[in-house]
Amino acid sequence: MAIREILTVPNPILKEVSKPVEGGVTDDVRALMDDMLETMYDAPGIGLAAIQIGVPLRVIVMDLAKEDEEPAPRYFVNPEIVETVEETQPYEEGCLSVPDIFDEVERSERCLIRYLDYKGNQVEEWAEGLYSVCIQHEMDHLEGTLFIDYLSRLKRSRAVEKVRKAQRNKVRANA
Ligand code: K1U
Ligand code: ZN
Repeated sequence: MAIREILTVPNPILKEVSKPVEGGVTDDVRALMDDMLETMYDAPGIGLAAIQIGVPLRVIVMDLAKEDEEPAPRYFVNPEIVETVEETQPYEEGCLSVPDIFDEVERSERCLIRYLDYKGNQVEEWAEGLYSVCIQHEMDHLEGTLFIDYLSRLKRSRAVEKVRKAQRNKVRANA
């Protein structure tokens, strides 16, 4: 397992549409998910899409367990949102690819999702609460959409500039 670099805005790779995994959940796909989970825990975060480490495949990992709970990793290969409800909920979102920026996004309260799990079994289940928020956020990554794309143009450009500046300072400090 390895901790990979998480790409940040404005890296154009984050705007790519990810491709489906062909040939089922192989050991190579599982190795990718293991690296993603380790990277996500290290960040730390509650979700991660493969494109955030530069791999344009439709793969997501997530762990919504609280600090005092046992880890509960979830793995999603070729996930699809089958159905959403009309009711929406606002949530103050963050993103490891837009570090230290948080803002409110309105998303469907519940969604029915279908995906292959770590073992390659097909799962279909309703996601609600934070699970619903997080899976919709991660599914957006697979389409090259970031949560800041739902904000005003001004807020978005300020966010990108803030991240760019922080990255520049980090590079200078490590030089
Ligand atoms: O996709 C990502 O970049 C991960 C992102 C997931 C997410 C968070 C909030 C709403 C929707 C999706 C994060 O994990 S940001 C970091 C974060 O939320 C967090 C970090 C440590 C402890 C608890 C939460
Ligand atoms: Zn994100």
